[in-house]
Amino acid sequence: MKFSPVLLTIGLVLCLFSCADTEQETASETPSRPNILFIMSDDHAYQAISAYMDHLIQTPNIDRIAKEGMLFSNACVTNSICAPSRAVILTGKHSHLNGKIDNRSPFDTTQVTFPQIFQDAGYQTAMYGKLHFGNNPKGVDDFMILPGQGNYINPRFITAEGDTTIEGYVTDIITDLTIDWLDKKRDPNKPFFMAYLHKAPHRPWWPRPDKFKEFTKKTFPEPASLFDDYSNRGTAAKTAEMNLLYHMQYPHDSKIRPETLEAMGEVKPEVPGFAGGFNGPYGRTNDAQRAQYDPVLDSINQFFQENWPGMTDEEKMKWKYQRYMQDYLGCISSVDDNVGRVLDYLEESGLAENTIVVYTSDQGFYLGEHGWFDKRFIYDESFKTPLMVKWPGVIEAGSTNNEMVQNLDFAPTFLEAAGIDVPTDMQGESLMPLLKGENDSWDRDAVYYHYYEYPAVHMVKRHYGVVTKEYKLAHFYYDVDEWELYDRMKDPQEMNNVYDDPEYADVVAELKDKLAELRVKYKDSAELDQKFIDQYNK
Ligand code: SGN
Ligand code: CA
Repeated sequence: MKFSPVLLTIGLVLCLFSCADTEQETASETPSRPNILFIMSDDHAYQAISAYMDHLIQTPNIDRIAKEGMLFSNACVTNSICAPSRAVILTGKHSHLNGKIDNRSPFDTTQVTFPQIFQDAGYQTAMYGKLHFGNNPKGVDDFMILPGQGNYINPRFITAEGDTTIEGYVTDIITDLTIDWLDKKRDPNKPFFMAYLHKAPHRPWWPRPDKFKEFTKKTFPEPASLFDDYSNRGTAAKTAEMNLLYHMQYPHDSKIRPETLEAMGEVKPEVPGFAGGFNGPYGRTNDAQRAQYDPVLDSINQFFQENWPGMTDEEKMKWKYQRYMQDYLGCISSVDDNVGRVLDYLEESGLAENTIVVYTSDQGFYLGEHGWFDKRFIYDESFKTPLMVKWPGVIEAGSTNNEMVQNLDFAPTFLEAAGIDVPTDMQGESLMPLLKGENDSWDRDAVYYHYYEYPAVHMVKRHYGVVTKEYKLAHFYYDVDEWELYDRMKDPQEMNNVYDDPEYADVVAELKDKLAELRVKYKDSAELDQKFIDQYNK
């Protein structure tokens, strides 16, 4: 039998195609290592993410991550304050081991942080936005970070080549830098780890002018515990200085101009609530920005001047709460828009398919619950933090996980996801089983918490504690020696300390054992508590 040259050619072409197909299949069976986009905002409360709760704001873009991936309903931090949280994330170790116990103490830069391990494993790494400590992050090929807390308006950035100031609004700028890196500086031959770190919605909550205008027209529902009197709680809740009425500053936080106060005869920095601070962010505006902020500021100030003198304390509290929410949520609206821009970029560039996207905050935040702003406490709104992760093909879209996970677990998770060995001295657990829906292999029943920064701004006393899904036991120490127990099922708002209730005697005994066990497991101790007090008071 003879084959015509035409048939032979067709046969050869078909064979070539099928050979190519086989190669492609092999490649897709062993997918290349995933990229990781780690998005973290500063002080973003889960109460202000509509994937969790939608009574305050809609965040459709952040919610996309949950819709296409997994929402963690019980994610928490180990120490609810900014720089320590970041140090825990970077090292995979509790504060007492990584040494960055509070915002003041130095971070020991000789420690291994996980981006260094990614870099050594052949990942391209980058960091844009707020880090809060150090000016030369280790393990990142490219970075532009805000010095310290950074500024909302026309922010300055630290870069490897020196400082630079960029005109505009910080949330937009950090996003522009991130997208520009992905688009122009990314090496297509390497997987990447990118940390995209927002300053917003950190105090003093300066929204972009258009959001400022939009959000000052809105009214928000008040939390049930706005007028909490802290009865049935310990000394720490009563002495904390983060109450909206007493400790939130009219100029710095509610945006009352010094000139308004002068006209009212209220310029008394020594009077609680009237310290300066307005001109910090406002003073950075250029003429065009000022012209956009001014009409909104004028109307706030006019209302204040006309109405504040006749207001009762209750009315002042309510007014301050609305002003707070308008600004805080206005900042979040920009974060949401910008997260949307980055997600769109990942889709359009084809990167989304092999990129793990994580959204979290460095801790939670009080949005008027217990009458508070700020964080620090082991109580839920501060202790819990948003966490959602999407990973196409691995995480089931629209899934929810209720296990108790911590920011301590991030580094081991990212390393395992990238197929890199997790250093044995990291204290977190990889969340990979949970991400794959294998909850049965997860056996954590309690987490450990320890807060140190006291005496300091907001005056939240030092405390450590243990939290299970059902209970929370905390020990406040240093200038008090008090225990608190909350029944999380019966009292989710944590209004009643039941530590002395005889009905809970067994629970207390059990949790004290658990706490002691965790202190040993994580290598924390009374000696270390004392060492950090001595170091702080030096
Ligand atoms: C600043 C804020 C505080 C805040 C700390 C720590 N005051 O000092 O309200 O608790 O940062 O925040 S402000 O006058 O600067 O607004 S953290 O997120 O960086 O830990
Ligand atoms: Ca923070």
